[in-house]
Amino acid sequence: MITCKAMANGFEYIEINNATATAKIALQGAHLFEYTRHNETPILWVSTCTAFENGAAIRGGIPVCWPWFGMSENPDLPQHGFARTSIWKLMEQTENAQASTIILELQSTKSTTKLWPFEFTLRLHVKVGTTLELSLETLNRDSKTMNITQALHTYFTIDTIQNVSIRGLEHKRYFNALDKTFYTQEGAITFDKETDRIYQDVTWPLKIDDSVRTISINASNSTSCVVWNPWIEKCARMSGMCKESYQSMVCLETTNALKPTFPPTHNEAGGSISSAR
Ligand code: TA6
Repeated sequence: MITCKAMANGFEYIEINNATATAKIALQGAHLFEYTRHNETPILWVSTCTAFENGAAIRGGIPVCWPWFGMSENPDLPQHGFARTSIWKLMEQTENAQASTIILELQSTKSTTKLWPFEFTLRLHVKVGTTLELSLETLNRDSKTMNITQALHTYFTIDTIQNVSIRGLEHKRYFNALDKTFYTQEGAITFDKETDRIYQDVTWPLKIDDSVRTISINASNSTSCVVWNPWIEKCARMSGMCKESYQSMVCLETTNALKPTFPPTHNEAGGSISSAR
C-alpha cells in the first residue's frame, strides 16, 4: 500500500507498506527516511534527535545531494546542494506482489535558477521490496553543459561502530577530507576516529560487516563512494545528531563526488542496497 501522510506539524511524506517491508519518503528532498524489512532491524539509520520540518534536511536516511556534493564554490550556498530541502512531487506509483515503486520529481524553478542557473528535471525512482533500489535521474533541459556532483548520502544502522568493517575498497585510492590528502586503502575499513573519505574508481558491491549482519551495497554509474563517521567531537557539534549517535550509524554513500561532467542529455546514477545475514 502507498499512502500520502502528514505529521502533526504538516510535514508530508509517503508511506509504503507491502508484503516485505515498510518505507517512508518525505516530499522534502524525496528523502527516504525509513526502510525496514518486516521483523528485522531497520536498515536505514535516522537520528532520534532530528527534526522533521521543511527547510532542514532530516539527519539520517538517504539525503539526495545534488547538484553538488559537499560545499559549492560559493560558500553562501547550502552544503550538499538544494535538492534535499526542496519540495518534490510524487509523479508515479505502482505495486506488484514483489515490490512497490514510486517516482518523485523536482523541476527547476525561478528560485532554483537563482541558486544554480540551469533548467533541469530531477527524478528519484524508489523500489521497495526485499531490497531497496534507488535511481537518481538528471535531465539537463538547458542549452548549456552542466557540471554536477551528486550523492545518495545513505546512513546505515549498525550495532556498534567499533565492530564494523567495510569490505570491497581494498587498494582503492581515496581523498581524506580531514587532511585533504590522497591515500591508498590497506585492508578493510574499520573505525576508531572521525572518518571522512571519498574513494575513487569503486568496484561494487561493497559490504558493511556488522557483528549482527552484513549489508550489501551495489551501484551503477557511480564512480566514487564516501565513507563517513563523525566520531565523538564532530557528532557532538552537528545539528540533528544526539551525543551518542556516532556509535550506531555509518554512512556509505554512492556518489559521483569528484569529477563533475554533464552534457545536455541525460544521466542516471543509481544503486541498490540489500541486507544479508
Ligand atoms: O558525506 C560526508 C559529509 O560531507 C561530512 O563531511 C559531513 O558534513 C556529512 O557529509 C553531513 O553533512 P550535512 O550537510 O548533512 O551535515
